[in-house]
Amino acid sequence: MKITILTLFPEMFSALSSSIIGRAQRENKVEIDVVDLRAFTEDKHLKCDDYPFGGGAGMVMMAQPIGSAIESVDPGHGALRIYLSPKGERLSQSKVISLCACERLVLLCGHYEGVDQRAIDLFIDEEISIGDYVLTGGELPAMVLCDCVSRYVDGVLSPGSLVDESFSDGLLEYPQYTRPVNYRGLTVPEVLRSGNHAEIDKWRREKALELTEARRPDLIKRT
Ligand code: 4FD
Repeated sequence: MKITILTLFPEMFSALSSSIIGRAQRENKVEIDVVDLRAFTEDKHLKCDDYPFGGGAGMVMMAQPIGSAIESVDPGHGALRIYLSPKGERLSQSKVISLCACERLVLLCGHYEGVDQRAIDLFIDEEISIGDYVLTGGELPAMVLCDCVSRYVDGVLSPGSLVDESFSDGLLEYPQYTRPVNYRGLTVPEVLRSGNHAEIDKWRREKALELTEARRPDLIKRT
């Protein structure tokens, strides 16, 4: 999986050097290239944004640096080009899985009041939102997308992690415990220490269902 990120703030993506995604990159399982849009501007003062036509607050990112950057990273149109925006289709786990079929993703991060509509019309295949809230930029959503797509690349997670997750099949996960058995008077449920795996599976399924009914009844399919 190769992901190219187009941004005015490349330094923000140092977060992806840590933890599991950092290791995935060092092991060449995932390649994440961060491209500075400012390097592509033809403006003599290196400007990449300007005032909106029609007036109003804030700045709009210019189409030219975006178009030139996208054409330089994806000349063959082999990648799926995604714009992270509050107006996009809401990201879901099933959407994440379908994105994994793409060899290459290009992620455009907007800032200010967004980007010139012509850059979207000419160069973007899909608009995706990570949820119904507004951020100062598309960088955090792009990192969210990198993270959740990378989890599905072979060898990135420990074997079984994804299986356990789909085992609970769209439900919220059951509670987990580790040592010690007693922490400040709260003890680990007996069944988890019983060694009886049929009983453990049953307990976990019940807890997952209970939790989902209480917190996310919308996830339980009505027939
Ligand atoms: N909910 C999201 C994406 C980007 C963003 C921006 C227009 C603002 C939230 C285009 C306005 C991009 C999201 C940058 N905020 N902010 O996925």
